[in-house]
Amino acid sequence: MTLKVGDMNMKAAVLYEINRPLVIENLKVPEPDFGQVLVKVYFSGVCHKQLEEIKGKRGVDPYLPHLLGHEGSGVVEAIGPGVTHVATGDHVVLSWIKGAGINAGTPIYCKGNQPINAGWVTTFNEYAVVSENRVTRIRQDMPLDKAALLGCAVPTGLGVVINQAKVTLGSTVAIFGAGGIGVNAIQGAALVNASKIIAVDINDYKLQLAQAFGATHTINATKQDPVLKIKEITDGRGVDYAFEMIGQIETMEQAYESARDDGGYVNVVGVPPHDKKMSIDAFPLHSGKRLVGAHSGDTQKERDFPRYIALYFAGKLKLDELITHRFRLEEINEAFRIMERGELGRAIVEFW
Ligand code: PAD
Ligand code: ZN
Repeated sequence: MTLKVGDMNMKAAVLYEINRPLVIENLKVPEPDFGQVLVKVYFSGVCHKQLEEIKGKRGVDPYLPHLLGHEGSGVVEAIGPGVTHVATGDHVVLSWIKGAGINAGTPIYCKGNQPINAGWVTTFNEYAVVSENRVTRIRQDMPLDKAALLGCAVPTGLGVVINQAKVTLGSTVAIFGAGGIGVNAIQGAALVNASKIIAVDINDYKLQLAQAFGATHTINATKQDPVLKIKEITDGRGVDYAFEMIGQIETMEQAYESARDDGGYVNVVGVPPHDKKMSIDAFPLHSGKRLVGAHSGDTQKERDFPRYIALYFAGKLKLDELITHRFRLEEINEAFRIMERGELGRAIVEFW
């Protein structure tokens, strides 16, 4: 029997309190309103940003209780009024990154009479009511599990290197944090033929993964001083480009220090904690050193997703190797425990 949209229920992971595990609930799925799209979610990636939300890294969370998750894939189940960019049956990527279409209002789900908040996109739920500009149609032959990673890890990692920093042929690059975003920055730097790609992490498993994605040098920061080692690898100069993809003040400062003072480029991609400040020697800024932050790596989804999918089919973009763990929604808290231990590349949640 097919259920009428509006009478549908689904399982979803709900964050009720900061620093508490997510709770799997049965919620009523709202009907898609103006500019909204109802998607049956097939796969969701698990990004460090959700761990940061659970841990309250951004301070007080005014939206509790709420749903989470910002990279996923699925099939359009229904569209609301005004939607023109996708149609029922389309395969789509769900992403926090804005693209074409309406920036709609945010949906409210219900557990009995209790409202549960959600942003413009959430993916730790069997169905998602998503703003039109957070869904992007993709070709039907693209495997949906890999497609889920196009929602955040892949476009952010590749985007900061290719779109934003515009890393040049033969240049030297250091990536701090070989996690979901970091390994994609590493493969981005390899795609544009950087000469030295130095991965820094505290976990040897991550450093092995980094090598598989194109790192030419690896540094375990628990065993070696990463700044000194990077200077040594680059004949005392420092790298042309340094990226922080962890979200810690100390490693942001290390990334800054490891880029060359005469025109080196530093991008703090990791989300800084709201209650701490960076301390840097500002003088090199005077001689052309650049320090910037990132928001999606200037991704334009309609332009970039087809390119990434084409590279995947051409065997030039590693997506299969990115997925190191698969969980069911009921096991989502375990995914965060393993992420905290630094033992996964990208985990995905499988529905259905
Ligand atoms: P992840 O947990 O997959 O990777 C983080 C990596 O950092 C892991 O491999 C850790 O082992 C490693 N690490 C931890 N501490 C250290 C240390 N002291 N030195 C070296 N390595 C260390 O996270 P992710 O890749 O999903 O996300 C990384 C950050 O990027 C996080 O702050 C997230 O919120 C941010 C992000 N930013 C954007 C953006 O547009 N700016 C988009 C998506 C994610
Ligand atoms: Zn993310």
